[in-house]
Amino acid sequence: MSSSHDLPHALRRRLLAGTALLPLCGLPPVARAHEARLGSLRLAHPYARPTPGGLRTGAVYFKAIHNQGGQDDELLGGSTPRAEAVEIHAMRLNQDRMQMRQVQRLALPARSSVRLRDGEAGHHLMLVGLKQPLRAGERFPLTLNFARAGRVQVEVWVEAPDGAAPADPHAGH
Ligand SMILES: [Cu+2]
Repeated sequence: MSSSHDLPHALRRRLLAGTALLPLCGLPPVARAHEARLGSLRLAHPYARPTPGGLRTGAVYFKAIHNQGGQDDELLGGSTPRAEAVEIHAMRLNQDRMQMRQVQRLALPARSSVRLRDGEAGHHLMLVGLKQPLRAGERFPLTLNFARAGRVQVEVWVEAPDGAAPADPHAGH
């Protein structure tokens, strides 16, 4: 996995073009992606989609969960103050329709990556019993529980599907 893996395409293009305009405030460049690490696990870009008012469920995705270690692990679930429960859901295409069902664990084999992306068959985390709608630009904590690595808290970014990020580049400072 190259270290440029998580650079947003636009930023990568500018860097390659040698015309990168980075903030000069001494802080890291404007974050367009984020990740958390726990042991040999790398949790790349936890994100969620905004939810319409009244909807009681939301979904959390990851660009990927990478297990860079030599031993298998499993995601067993999670919790967040934003919802009553967090479930692991598996999506699959069945006769042109996406169907989802709850599973008890998500296998994270050694030296492999699992994608949990919006719009792809695969897995996501379902927030059941949302306490308030998720709004674009918000960030909220989510604690994940792994069979081997233990627990870690990540920050979930709520992003509109077009990838539109909050306009203010210094919003996070
Ligand atoms: Cu689901």
